[in-house]
Order: sequence, then structure tokens, then C-alpha cells
Amino acid sequence: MPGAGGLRGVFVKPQKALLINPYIYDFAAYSFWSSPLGLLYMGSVLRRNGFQIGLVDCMEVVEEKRKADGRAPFVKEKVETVSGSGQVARRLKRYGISPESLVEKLSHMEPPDLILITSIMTYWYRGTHEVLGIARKIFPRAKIVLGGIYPSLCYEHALQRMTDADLIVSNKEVDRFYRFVEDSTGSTLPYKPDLHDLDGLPYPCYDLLDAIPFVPLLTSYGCIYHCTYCATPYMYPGVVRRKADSVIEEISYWHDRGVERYVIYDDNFLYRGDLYAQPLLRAIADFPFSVSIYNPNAVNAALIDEETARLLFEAGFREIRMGFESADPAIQKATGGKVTSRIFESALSALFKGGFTNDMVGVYVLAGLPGQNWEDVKRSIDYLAGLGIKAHIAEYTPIPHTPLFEQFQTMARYPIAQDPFYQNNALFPFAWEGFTERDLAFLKHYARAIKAKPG
Ligand code: B12
Repeated sequence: MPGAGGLRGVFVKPQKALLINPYIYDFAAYSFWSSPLGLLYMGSVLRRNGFQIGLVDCMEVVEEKRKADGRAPFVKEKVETVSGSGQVARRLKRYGISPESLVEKLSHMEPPDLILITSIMTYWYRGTHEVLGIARKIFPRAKIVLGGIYPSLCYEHALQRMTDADLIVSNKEVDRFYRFVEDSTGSTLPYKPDLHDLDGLPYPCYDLLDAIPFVPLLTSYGCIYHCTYCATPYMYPGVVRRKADSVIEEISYWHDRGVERYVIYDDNFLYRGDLYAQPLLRAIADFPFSVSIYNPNAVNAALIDEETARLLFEAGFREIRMGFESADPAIQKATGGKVTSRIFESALSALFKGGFTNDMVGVYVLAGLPGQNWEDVKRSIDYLAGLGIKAHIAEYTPIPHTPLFEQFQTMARYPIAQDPFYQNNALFPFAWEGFTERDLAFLKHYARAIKAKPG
């Protein structure tokens, strides 16, 4: 059973590994079912190899404000606008614990042999840099490894800036990581799984948390779609799908430990639904207990038919997020051509038949694409409002190694290729006279004011 503990007797004295999820600097951040899943997977792999694992998750939330669906605001503090941010007028905040609390926490720990630090968004690298410095200072003899999405997408930048790390690895370089651990410990790791083997991996070590508000379920790597704004095809060129049985076993495992909420991390969950999502959802619906499921990554509306909608509802999806992107057929086509308005409307009617009400449906509309006019977004919001659905504005994030980034990076109003800090969508990198920050503020307000019609 993948959740079980480590192989015993591998090392004479157990090695200690400390996992750190750094605090971040951002303008607006909310724990929208975010979780350092990759880091916790790495922790379980090391645990299987006999390591003792510790965790410091700097991204603490305000527990009293946790919503029924599991989301919660991060603790935060305003900080001065950091130098070099040029035209940025907005106040930067630090989300998560303070550097002082981190120092305090680490100072009371037994020195680890190995420290693993993740960095989830490219534009969060400043927090990662500080946390690396703190870890290096307090534990000068520990080997520190940096991994995650930031080094996977901005490898050269990380190499130049994250000099306190002994090793920096992208998501494709797990073998380098294993070799490094073997060289530093002088032992051979008996368990070196291929991280793409989602069926065989030990469950991520969420047991290290005091309480588990939700568990993300990683049901695939990669994506069959090639949306021009998305880096998934670059990071994971092949699509690997986890077996439905393995997902069912993981839910049972966590349910026995009191977990009720599950979050699907998947870019193409409904792809080939008759072979995958449908049997999986049927099995979840057949559990003798009920669970709550969320899908912040959105599903493709084109793949929602009546049977799928009914099963999503019965399995325990408390809301369903779909990508719509734009009511403009040209933008629909240019960003990946996954959905048209006609297809979208038929998905919506299937969802309503399946049991969902309007307020359980969330639809992402992209705003701030290079050259996009603000009126396009307004039309999309109006279109959705006409169907009784509230739009969620997803501000475009320029991400390295994506077609849109390569094509338009020189048109951004910040040096997004040189400094990932400016890739933050809160800075609206592609504002122009046809779509200003003022327009964006208006649209957000406008979308919020629309009420989902009771279904
Ligand atoms: C799930 C997901 C989310 C979740 C939360 C993710 C999380 N972990 O907290 C939610 C829905 C909240 C989310 C939100 C957003 N996301 Co998102 N998301 C993803 C997605 C689909 C998967 C990420 C993930 O957790 N993967 C699973 C884990 C297991 O993989 P991993 O973290 O890469 O870790 C692996 C390795 O890197 C390694 N590893 C990780 N850490 C370490 C550390 C060490 C030391 C070592 C050795 C190894 C290691 O271990 C894992 C093994 O495979 C990715 C796309 C993708 N396919 O990666 C986009 C992605 C990360 N998101 C992206 C974007 C743009 C966003 C949004 C801005 C979208 C929007 N417009 O609103 C928001 C911003 C959120 C915010 N500000 O808080 C971009 C990245 C942007 C950037 N500049 O960095 C991505 C790449 C998608 C894209 N469009 O290209 N997202």
C-alpha cells in the first residue's frame, strides 16, 4: 500500500530531511486550495528511504476564517515596495509567516542533513531567496536543494540568484536529485521511483500537518491541450494518467484519517471521460461515506455531457469550475480552441440537469491577454450573466516557455523575461490603452456585482 512507512535499516543513523514551503511576496494571494504537493511527494519518497522528515509550511492561514469549502486567507503583513519594482505603485505584502518566526522555528530544530525547498509560482522567487538564505545561515552544514515550478520554468534565473542552494532541480531532473542525495549521504537510495508513476508513489506526507483541511489528488501529469498561455505542455510533454483504483485507494486512506475535502489537480480531468472520469466518479459515489470535491483548475466544458454532469454531482463536486476564456470566437480559437459558446451552453444545461445550480458553477474568463480589449471581457461577463452564471476573472499570467510569452514578451510593460517578479498577473503586464488598469478594476467590480441566478 503506497501510504505505508519507510524501508527499515537502510541507514545506520536515520538521516533527517526538512521540507520548507517558503513564504511569498505578492499583491493579492489567497489559499485557493493551494498546497505544496510536489514537496510533500518528495518528502514521502525520502521517508521510504529511511529519512526522518520534518516540515515547515510558511504559508500559514488564518484558521478562524477558514470557509466551509476549506479555503482560507493566508496570514499577511504589508511590506515596503521592494526596490527595482519600477512603475509598481501597489503595496507588496508578505503572505505566510515572517522571516523572524521562521528563524525562531528553525533555531529550535535539530539540524537536518538535507533541506528541500519548493517554489510554486515563478514570481514568488523573492520569498524563496530569503528563505534559502535563512536556512543556509541557521544550518550551514545542511545540503539544500531547491525544486518546484519556479526552477522548472526559470532555471537560468534560479541558477544565478539562488546561490544558497547546493542543488537546483527542474521537474524533469529527479535523477540528479537522487544522485545528489546519494553522494551527500554516502549511501545508495533503495527507492528511486519515477515521479510519473502516479499509481506507485507513496502518498504525499500530509500526516506532517497538525490538521489536514483538504488533500489534493494528482490524477494526471501533462495535458492533451496546448493552450497558448499554459506551460504544462513544456513541463510535462507527455500525458500520464493515474489509475482510477489508485485514486480511490488514496481517498479511502485519507478518509480513514478524517479528511473530507479533496481537490483535483488535473489539467484534463474529463478527457476520455467514459474510460476514466466516469468510472472514477461512479466509484467515489459508491463510497459508504460522502466527500466534497473541488476543481480549481477547471474542466473543459466540451467534455461535459449529461452522464458526466450527473456523476460529478453524485460523486460530491460541491461546485464545478469551467474554463470559458472568452465569448469572442477569435480569442477562443487563438487560446486553444477548446470551447465555443454553443458547446458551453450545452454543458451548462447538462450540469443543471445533473443537479448543479447556477451558484455552484464557476466560469473563468481570461482578462489581460496581449492586445485584448477590455470590451471583450465585458461581453464575456454579460454573456455569462445572460445565462445566469457569474464570471471569475482569471487575469492572464505570462509564463516562460509558452507560445504567448515567446511571441509577446517584448510588448509587456515590464521586463518579464529578465525578472520573473514581473510575471505576476497582479501587475497587469499587458495593460495598454485599449485595456487599462482602471478598466480591469471596473471589470472585476462589474463581475462581482452580478448575482448568479438561483437554479
Ligand atoms: C494545481 C495548480 C494550481 C493550484 C494550486 C497549486 C499548488 N501546488 O499550490 C491552484 C488552482 C490554486 C492554482 C492557481 C494558479 N495557478 Co496554477 N497550476 C497548477 C498546476 C496544474 C499543477 C501544480 C502542481 O501542484 N502540480 C503537482 C506537483 C506534484 O508538481 P510540482 O509542484 O511541479 O512538483 C513536482 C516537481 O517540481 C518536484 N518538486 C516540487 N518541489 C520540489 C522541491 C525539491 C527540493 C525537489 C527535489 C523537487 C520538487 O516534485 C514534484 C514531482 O513531480 C500547474 C501546471 C502544472 N502542470 O504543473 C499550474 C501552474 C503552476 N499555475 C499557474 C498559474 C498561472 C496559476 C494562476 C496564476 C492562475 C490564474 N490566472 O489565476 C493561479 C495563481 C495562484 C496563486 N497566486 O496563488 C502556472 C504557473 C505560473 C507561474 N508564473 O509560475 C502553471 C504552471 C500553469 C500554467 N498556466 O502554465 N494552480
